[in-house]
Amino acid sequence: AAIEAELREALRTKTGLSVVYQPKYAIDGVRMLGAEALVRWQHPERGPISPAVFIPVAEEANLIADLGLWVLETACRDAMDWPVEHLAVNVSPVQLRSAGFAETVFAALAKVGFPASRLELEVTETDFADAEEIGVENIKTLTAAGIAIAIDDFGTGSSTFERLREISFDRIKIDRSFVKNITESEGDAELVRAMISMAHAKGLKTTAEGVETAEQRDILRSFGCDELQGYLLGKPMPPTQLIQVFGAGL
Ligand code: G
Ligand code: G
Ligand code: NA
Ligand code: MN
Repeated sequence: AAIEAELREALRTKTGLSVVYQPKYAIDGVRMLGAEALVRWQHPERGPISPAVFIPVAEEANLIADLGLWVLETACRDAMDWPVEHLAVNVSPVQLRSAGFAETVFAALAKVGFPASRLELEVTETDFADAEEIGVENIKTLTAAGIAIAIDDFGTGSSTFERLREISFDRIKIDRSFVKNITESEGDAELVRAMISMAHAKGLKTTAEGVETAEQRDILRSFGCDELQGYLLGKPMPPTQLIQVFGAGL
């Protein structure tokens, strides 16, 4: 398809691709703990194309390894001197399942000089439904080197507790569909409270995604959630803009 050829060309020439960063805050809503890297593609004619559209194309066309590596290196370079604990980078299940993925990450960190202890990789919960052996191996190798693993969109996937028991991870990111209903639905609020207490019992950190209102923030705070992310606190932004946010907070 045209979009596939155009994405390949964009990757080859590194034009039209960029990385934006969404801040992640401590529960006080004041201290920035980290930032999540999100890739963007500005198509020459069609304008911005969502990663929800082009990431699947990249996965199908065998371009995801190159694209993912470019995002990782760009993000590590950008975040090198940021006064935050961690940089979060999304990883496709296709990357995670490929042999040698962990070593590719180590090589990128070494190339840029970014410490493994400050990197967090976000993997979507659906990935674990059919986690093949190699995905588990990569996760073990990555965590052994001090890289943190976060389970993205937690609560929406089809992973079983048994599957979750097979891998070691550090954080759950509670999907924004739960956060959205937290003020209206007592059932959803109870689910979120249960997710947080279960995570804490397992020694895991919790991030709430898609926090848009002060009411949602206050409930999450009362539940002891560790980290907040969402439009209330900050939208995804270019690195130049994120640096101004630090400036204001320092
Ligand atoms: O940023 P936005 O809401 O448009 O992202 C849409 C989807 O694309 C989200 O599920 C997000 O996790 C995913 N996404 C954004 N950037 C990346 C990336 O660099 N790699 C991968 N694998 N997914 C990404
Ligand atoms: O699947 P993932 O959680 O990685 O998706 C991240 C995307 O979610 C970001 O690209 C961003 O555009 C979107 N997002 C982040 N915060 C909010 C929010 O508060 N509300 C909504 N509706 N979307 C958000
Ligand atoms: Na994510
Ligand atoms: Mn998410």
